[in-house]
Amino acid sequence: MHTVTTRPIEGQKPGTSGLRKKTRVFMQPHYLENFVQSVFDSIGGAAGKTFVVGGDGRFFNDRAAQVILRMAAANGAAHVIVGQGALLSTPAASHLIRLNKTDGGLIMSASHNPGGEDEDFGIKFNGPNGGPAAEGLTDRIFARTKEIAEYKITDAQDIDLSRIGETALGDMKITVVDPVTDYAALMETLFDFDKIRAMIADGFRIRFDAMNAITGPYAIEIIENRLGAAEGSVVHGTPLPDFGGMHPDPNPTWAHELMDTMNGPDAPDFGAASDGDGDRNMIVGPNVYVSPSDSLAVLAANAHLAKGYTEGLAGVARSMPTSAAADRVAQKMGLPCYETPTGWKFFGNLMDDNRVTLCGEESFGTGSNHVREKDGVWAVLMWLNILAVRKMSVVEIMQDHWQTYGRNYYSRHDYEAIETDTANALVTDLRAKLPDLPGQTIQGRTIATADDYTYHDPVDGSVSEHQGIRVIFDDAARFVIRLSGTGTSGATLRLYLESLELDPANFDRDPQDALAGIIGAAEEIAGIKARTGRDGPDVTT
Ligand code: VG1
Ligand code: CO
Repeated sequence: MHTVTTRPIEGQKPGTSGLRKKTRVFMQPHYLENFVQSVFDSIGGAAGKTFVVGGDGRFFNDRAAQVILRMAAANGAAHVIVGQGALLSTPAASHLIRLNKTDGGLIMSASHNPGGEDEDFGIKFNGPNGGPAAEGLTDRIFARTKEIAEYKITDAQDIDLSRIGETALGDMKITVVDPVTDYAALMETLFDFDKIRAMIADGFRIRFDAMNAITGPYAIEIIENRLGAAEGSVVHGTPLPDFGGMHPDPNPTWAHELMDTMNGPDAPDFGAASDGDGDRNMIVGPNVYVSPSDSLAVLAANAHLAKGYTEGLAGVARSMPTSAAADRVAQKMGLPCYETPTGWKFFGNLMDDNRVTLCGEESFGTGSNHVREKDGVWAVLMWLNILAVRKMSVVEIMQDHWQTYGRNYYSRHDYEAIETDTANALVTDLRAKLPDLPGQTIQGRTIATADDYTYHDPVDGSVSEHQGIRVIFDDAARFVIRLSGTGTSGATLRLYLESLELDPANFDRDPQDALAGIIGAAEEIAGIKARTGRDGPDVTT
């Protein structure tokens, strides 16, 4: 073991979900080491502790894992549980942290960002509850990166992570586990595999696009091997260091191959995709795309049909920019409903305190208290379970849902890689306008409230400010603007749009048309196109 002298490196501030940078930034001398040591220092040291380590298999995953193991050993950790090949999906890592009652875990991933030597890498720390470090801890980690003077690392050859079993590094025990086994077992406790298997045996066809990222092995084992879907139902099922050039972000833009299949002549009954680290999901039926906000609402309304949720839900939570479709379900079912800032770390307290069972975000994230991360494969299985019980198609489920609860038209417009100064100025100017907005009528709609969202955590009382600017109209339509906290170049501005439709005659509109008025109002107030010089968003979901 030796102690290496280092100096603080600028910019190691964790964002919405961990520290994400260009891979080459992470590969600079001391960069990864400084951050990992800062994590250990911020949790009272690693001595005697047990951690889970794994990642989504992107470029540098294997090297980073070896560094983390050597640093854990040098810092006195007792035991590390690591996925074979240093692979673990984010939800599987969360499960292993909980299952083995460990002190937390280090997850190597930049999630939905592209991978490769010239693309993105990331790392985040999850605590003993299996969830992403809360803001208090990420603030401490960042503060530590600004004063770090040394880190500890062991001199050793690489540990062979290709074989399942026990090994050691000095006094530290290392257990290499199959990344899928424990996770698949957990899924069997939550869902009626028999019913799904019967539906598939009856001819129900599935296409799961793993986008050459981490969910491939999970989906092949669960959907093909255990549920009996035809071989080849899982496509792009081998995790590759550069995701085969795919951008593993499961939305209609980046999962266009899946969209083409689902909108084509021989579409299967059900389509789904997941992201780089396996915590996101997109659900599609033949010629129908389920908006993630609607998906959360459908799951909330139907979860009791799956065996792990027969007792009903304690409550539901959604991130602020996510549509209020889930709120409408909660209201009808008499369930508590919570609104949190963007990022899964805010759901942890609510789940730990047993206030909510299901959580979701508009960004293709849904999950439950079975782990403390959003979970792509879980969402797919929940959908399959609901379809198997209700014996309806995806489009029938959606239509039935809107008939019952009304339809919250929803869309997100992303303006990517805009100049940071332009983005910041836009937000600052908009913030300054907020006090004058209520009462004004814009494009025929009157503004009811306008604010910069502040979250008060009901469990620990912590306060998170500046979590997104929201302008709400008196007919419940609204738009939200915030800057992304996961990008690695320039700024990404997200415009979230929503309007409520209660007239069944209007449930089949194209969301962009239904939202045209609110899109126009947002432009009039915030001037995104005018100020960025862009014609329109780069990605529309
Ligand atoms: C985005 C999403 C957010 C999600 C986060 C991490 O954050 O909007 O809802 O929790 O990514 O997801 P931002 O700050 O870029 O809007 V993942 O699958 O990238 O860990
Ligand atoms: Co992800």
